[in-house]
Amino acid sequence: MKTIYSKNHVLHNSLTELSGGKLVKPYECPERMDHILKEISRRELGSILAPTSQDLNIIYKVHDKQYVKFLESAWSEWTKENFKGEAIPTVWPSRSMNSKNIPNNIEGKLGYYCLANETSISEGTIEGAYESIKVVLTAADMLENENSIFALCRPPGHHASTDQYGGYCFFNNIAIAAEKLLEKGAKKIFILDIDFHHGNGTQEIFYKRSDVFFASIHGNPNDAFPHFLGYKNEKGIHEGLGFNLNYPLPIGTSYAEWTKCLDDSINKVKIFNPDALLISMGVDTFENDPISFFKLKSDDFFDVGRKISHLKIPTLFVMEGGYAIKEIGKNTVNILKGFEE
Ligand code: Q9C
Ligand code: ZN
Repeated sequence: MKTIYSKNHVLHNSLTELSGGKLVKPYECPERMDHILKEISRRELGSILAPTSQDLNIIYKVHDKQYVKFLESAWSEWTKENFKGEAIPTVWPSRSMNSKNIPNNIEGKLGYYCLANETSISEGTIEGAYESIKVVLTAADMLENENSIFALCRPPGHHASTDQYGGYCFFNNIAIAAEKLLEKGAKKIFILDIDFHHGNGTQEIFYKRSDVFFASIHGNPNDAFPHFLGYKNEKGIHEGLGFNLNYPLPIGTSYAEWTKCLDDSINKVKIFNPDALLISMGVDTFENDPISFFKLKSDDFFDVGRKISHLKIPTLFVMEGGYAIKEIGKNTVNILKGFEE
């Protein structure tokens, strides 16, 4: 399987994440990519290719124009205020306020466009986020000639909604890839999200639509980030009713329990019969992930890939989360190798 990867992801390299009331080094860090790349080479998964030049206007099929403009100017607006740290919002349009008004001031705008403030914006963040889109678009292009492809995206994307960033995500890479495939003639896309966290952004983007089916297996939002979306009763609306499916699972879930949901979602893929299958692939379901609570073991990831491969549908794997840095390479490549066997 070929991997698409941009070394320029390092342009996004924030130094801080607000975690447990402290500013710590972000869990979502550039070194994650080094470990994955090393394991791809060591186990000879296939060639690693740089993204080609891409028309980025397709992002406006997914994201709001004003939101993109905000991301592009956020860092310079922040530094103009003479703030010494990275850009982190401190105020939100909460229920008791007016949530429709977009303030002019950068602190107000951060609150408007941010959904979770562990994700600091710093110099180069937007440039890094654009690299991730180029990677996923290049991979989507290549799916024409390959039956599977790995978009090694960083930063990740599935928490980014039409007009909000957070959860380490700025642009919704997998949603943009789905739009690209539809533009190229696909009629139906299935997005299966196996990251530990609910893909709230992807769900929101396609919630009213029946051409993109979204299914997600994740930590119950009562206990896990993003807390405010990802419940069982969210099934889509209007045209999209019946095309959104959530599998929230409890603390301590083992592979035996988790994989029942995978089997069920695979059945849904068969029934939907899409032209392409897009996997939001996080390996933060791993037992030793520092911010998650499932109990999948490294060997289980082979089985995940194997089960997905039995569908025999063109499959685009898109990297999302995974924060057990030492094992992230092994766990990621185990899914891809399991698929290839
Ligand atoms: N106490 C992705 O995996 N913070 N994003 C969680 C836990 C945010 C994860 C806090 C986690 C975002 C792409
Ligand atoms: Zn995650």
